[in-house]
Amino acid sequence: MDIKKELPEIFSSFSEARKNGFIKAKELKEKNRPLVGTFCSYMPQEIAMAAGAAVVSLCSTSDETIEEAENYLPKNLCPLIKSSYGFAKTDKCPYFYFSDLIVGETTCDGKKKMYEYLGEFKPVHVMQLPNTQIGENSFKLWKDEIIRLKEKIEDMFDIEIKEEDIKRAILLKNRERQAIKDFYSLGKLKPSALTGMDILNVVNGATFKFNKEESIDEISDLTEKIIKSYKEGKRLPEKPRILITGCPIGGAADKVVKAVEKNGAYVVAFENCTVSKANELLVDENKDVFDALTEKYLAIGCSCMTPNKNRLETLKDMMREYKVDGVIDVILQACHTYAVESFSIKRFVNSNGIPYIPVEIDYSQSNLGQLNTRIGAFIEML
Ligand code: BJ8
Repeated sequence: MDIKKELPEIFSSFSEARKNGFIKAKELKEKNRPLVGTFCSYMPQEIAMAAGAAVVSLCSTSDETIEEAENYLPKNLCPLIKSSYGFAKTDKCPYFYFSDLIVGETTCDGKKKMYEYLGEFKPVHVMQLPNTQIGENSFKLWKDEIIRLKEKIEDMFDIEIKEEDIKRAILLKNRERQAIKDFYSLGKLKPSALTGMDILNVVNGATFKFNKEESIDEISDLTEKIIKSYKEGKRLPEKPRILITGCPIGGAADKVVKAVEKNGAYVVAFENCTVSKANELLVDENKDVFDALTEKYLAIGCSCMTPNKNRLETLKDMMREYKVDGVIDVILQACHTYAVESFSIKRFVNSNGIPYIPVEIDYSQSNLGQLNTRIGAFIEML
């Protein structure tokens, strides 16, 4: 890694990672390295990594293909699902194009039904995720599903995945998670060291870097440089501190973060799959590999789980550790589980003495004025 890289250069390497990753994905294919596409944080990436595969997120965050998708899917459906299907259908996503296998999971109804259609263009393997984290049956089901995924990948790529391969993948993925955690935990600094857009761009960009060792070095170097310049006195002005919770964001959905930062506050923490949900918990390195993976992934606090107390526990810790002044719950349009859960999140956040607003968004950029007005009014009353 080039340690002479300066901060702006490192930031732009992450914000450009998705675009630049297209070429890297093509190179992987030329070297016969399998590419596995995923749509969810529940997918145990270590299993694919143990087979030598690269893993890429196929969740689309642009409204470019939504119109086309609406020819086949209902208009009143989550934009993430419509956009992802649209990119697959129109063959406009190079990552989808280069993926050898798509791994889905039975989270929300819209996604699991969309996988049936994706199966018309690509091999799709759907993992049966339990609806609850409680009880031995759920644990057993998810463990069996992780083993079934291993067998599917072995079969498909004609390879044997040994326990030590999974162990190695666990160690590497844990190191990557820790580097990402160390980076986004910089949001705890008060006054802030960096903006919410900086945090989001780096964490999101890291998912499109296929050389994990290089990416770990780069993120750790970035974290160190920011700490150094913070110690030298480079800080952002004090402003209200916002935590974003809810559905995954990124791409077009960045508009919420931009609206916060345009209207006099900083996003300091993200309790969502784009940032903390996927990275906060590491895999136990001392247990049986399948038990450890089951434990880590099943604990993700997604609203598709009932009850979903892990989300509340993470929120409570994050509100305290990041010294948050307000919480914004981002709900993608027609995402029923996050929308219904919003009432209990409001109650919980308010009971901790912190103001809360839910914001329902799609991927269009046409209603920015309204979004700015709402978020501006919320920030003003903090
Ligand atoms: S673990 S948050 S990545 S399911 S697609 S549920 S927004 S209606 S993305 Fe998710 Fe996995 Fe949970 Fe995370 Fe709602 Fe849209 Fe469904 Fe969505």
